[in-house]
Amino acid sequence: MDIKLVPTTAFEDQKPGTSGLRKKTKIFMETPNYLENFIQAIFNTINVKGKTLVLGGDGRFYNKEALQIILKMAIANEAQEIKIGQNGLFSTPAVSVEIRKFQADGGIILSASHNPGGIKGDFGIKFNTANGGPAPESVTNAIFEQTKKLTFYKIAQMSDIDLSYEGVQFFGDTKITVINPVSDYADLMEILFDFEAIRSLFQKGFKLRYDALNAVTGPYAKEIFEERLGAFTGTVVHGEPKEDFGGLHPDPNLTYAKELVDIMYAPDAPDMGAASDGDGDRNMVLGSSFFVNPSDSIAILAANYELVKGYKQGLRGVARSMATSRALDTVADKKGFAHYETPTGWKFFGSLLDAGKITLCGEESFGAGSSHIREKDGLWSILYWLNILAKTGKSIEEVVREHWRTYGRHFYTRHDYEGIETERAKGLMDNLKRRLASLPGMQLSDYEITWADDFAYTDPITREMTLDQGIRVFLKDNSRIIYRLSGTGTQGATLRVYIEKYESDVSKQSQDTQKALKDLIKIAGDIAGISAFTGMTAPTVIT
Ligand code: G16
Repeated sequence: MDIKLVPTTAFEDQKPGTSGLRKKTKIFMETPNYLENFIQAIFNTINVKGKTLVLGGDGRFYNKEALQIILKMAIANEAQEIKIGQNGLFSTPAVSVEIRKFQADGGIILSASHNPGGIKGDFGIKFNTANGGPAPESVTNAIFEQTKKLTFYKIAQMSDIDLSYEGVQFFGDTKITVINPVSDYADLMEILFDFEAIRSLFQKGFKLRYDALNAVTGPYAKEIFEERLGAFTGTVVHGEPKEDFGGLHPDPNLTYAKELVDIMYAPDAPDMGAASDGDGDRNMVLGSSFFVNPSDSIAILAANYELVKGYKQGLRGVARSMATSRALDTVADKKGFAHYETPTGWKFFGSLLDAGKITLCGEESFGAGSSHIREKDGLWSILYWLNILAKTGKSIEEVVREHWRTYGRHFYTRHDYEGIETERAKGLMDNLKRRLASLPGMQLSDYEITWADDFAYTDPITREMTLDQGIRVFLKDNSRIIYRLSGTGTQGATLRVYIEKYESDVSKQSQDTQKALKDLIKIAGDIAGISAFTGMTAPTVIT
């Protein structure tokens, strides 16, 4: 095997964000050694010689080329085995399944998740550790340190490896195993959920429309919904993974999954609409003319655990990210589970899951998951919902409204201001931080600020500390306003403002969310001076 040591110069900007290293696709393609340096930094950090890794991506533009480079570098660095999905495809949750099943040492996922793909879009690299989950900050910081001192990388000089058929190939001491990316994942879903009950729901004529947004989940969804559960052919739309997602935005929210939303709000809507993002870890669930807020969704999944085969023995505890509404806490308190609050980022759930402290966890950013793997899981969430519907015979709207009646409703919205000049966004956050001590006592129309802080987190298991995770403002009626900058964008900055208000009065629970939160939305803008700092008069995305 001809191994080449290629001299390189370190980059300053390879610090992983909320979820791996995400940049414009062109940066990875056109900056010499940019991809190679980051991969070598991962390999150096984990000492990859003799190790087994799972590898795959969501099929977006530049995946194929990047996978070949990574394979050749793994061979040059003497990895023992790389398990790769056929044609290089793997959803993020499926990578987690395989790492755990094969007790691999980790995995690399090529995806920028919900960010657009294509040559003008985004590309990303995520590293997962042996538990199957995103690398914790101690590991990503170590990778970052490596990126700053690299002087060479190693790559095998060879032709591309054929990834189109399942099987084993050897190159030097490294075994490359091409595996079916769908079957292990689908088998696990069958263990967790009551497929019999869901199958009979479909037999009774229940209509699901699942939009894979031309991203990675199409083959998984076809196998699970249409093949194993007997949903009618055509349940899965936009089911072929495409390099540019066929021009669709792979973010399953009310703004970007527009076609699905329009269909679900039309008079002859199916019973359930659902979608996942580019790499399959997010989910959006809709009933006919009814949107399920992701914060409510995770609370409802937790409240109904007794109906689901894989969870009916009980939940050890639950967790949510700080910005997620406290609907989940209300369920946990009533049912007697422990509940935890973490910073934004799935990586923060890993230690709690590993220590057996929690069974379910979720985030406002369309993510929910459980101890079955160490990633959030889009199709898992949708199957959990189908399982609840099959067992209760209720519609999505009925399940949600009943939940609000029992636990109260946490009105919740997120306003995103995208593409802000980075300095302006930083200025807004710095200004808030400077004024933190003076905020309590401030009266804003009917609301009084009682407490404000900059959220810091100490992991209860590892004791790792994470600072600077968002500004929280609490009001006298226990409403909350949170401000933070996104850690997943690739252009300028995105300010996220999260607003939450609890309503126990059933007669007031049917209001429109934006109307119910109107005063708080105005107050949120006033406290932070959003329009003065950003020059924007309205958010670009409202969830
Ligand atoms: C990632 C993380 C999530 C996080 C989300 C949004 O999701 O895994 O934990 O909530 O980003 O992060 P931010 O608000 O910093 O943009 P994904 O689906 O992009 O991998």
